[in-house]
Amino acid sequence: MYKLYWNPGSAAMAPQVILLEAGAKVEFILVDGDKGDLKKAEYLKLNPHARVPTLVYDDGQVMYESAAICQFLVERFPALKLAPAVGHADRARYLQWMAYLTNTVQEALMHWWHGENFIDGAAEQAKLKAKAELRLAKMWTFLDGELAAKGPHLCGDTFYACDYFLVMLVRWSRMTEKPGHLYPQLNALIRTTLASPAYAQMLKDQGIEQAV
Ligand SMILES: N[C@@H](CCC(=O)N[C@@H](CS)C(=O)NCC(=O)O)C(=O)O
Repeated sequence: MYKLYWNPGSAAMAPQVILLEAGAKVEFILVDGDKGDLKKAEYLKLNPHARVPTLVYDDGQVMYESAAICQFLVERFPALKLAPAVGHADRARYLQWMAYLTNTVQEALMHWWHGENFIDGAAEQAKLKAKAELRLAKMWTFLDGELAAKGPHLCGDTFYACDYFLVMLVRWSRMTEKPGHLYPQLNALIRTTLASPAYAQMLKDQGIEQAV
């Protein structure tokens, strides 16, 4: 039995879709930031960083960090084939993409959305946001080029969890000046992902109407 603590449109999207695809026995627990749930003592015991997602597994074991949860889940549900096994030819690129997406793209998106977590003052935050816009546009261009050259998925022919993670991050760019979905190969990957029943279910469960 798993429990996934989440809120809509957050970094819980990718772990949630994997749990749904696996048909795992799971309880999805909404942590409403607007109601202060993230900062409640009970939740901070699970995730001292007051963030979602948090996963509880095996009678009370706890982990957080979305990319790590995705990796943990795909290893627990190998039949999904959402990660190349150790020794597989795609393994290195898969690991590269998971790290790049969470360390670099997700970080730039955090600069765009939550400048206040990085620097004080409205003017400084506006500068950080402008810089994040430029960086994100370069990242989407780069990723679109990689997909054009080696796609249609990040690791080529096979769809893996890193593709779910990328599509989640592209959605976070929807309010930026150059959102990722405007890039043709990224858009094609989004279309493929949206055709997945588990992804559609996750969007429905999270109450998300704007898929991209
Ligand atoms: N590195 C963490 C970041 C998680 C994170 O920033 N979650 C956001 C939602 S996407 C959150 O919980 N924000 C609450 C807040 O900042 O108050 C991960 O990938 O799991």
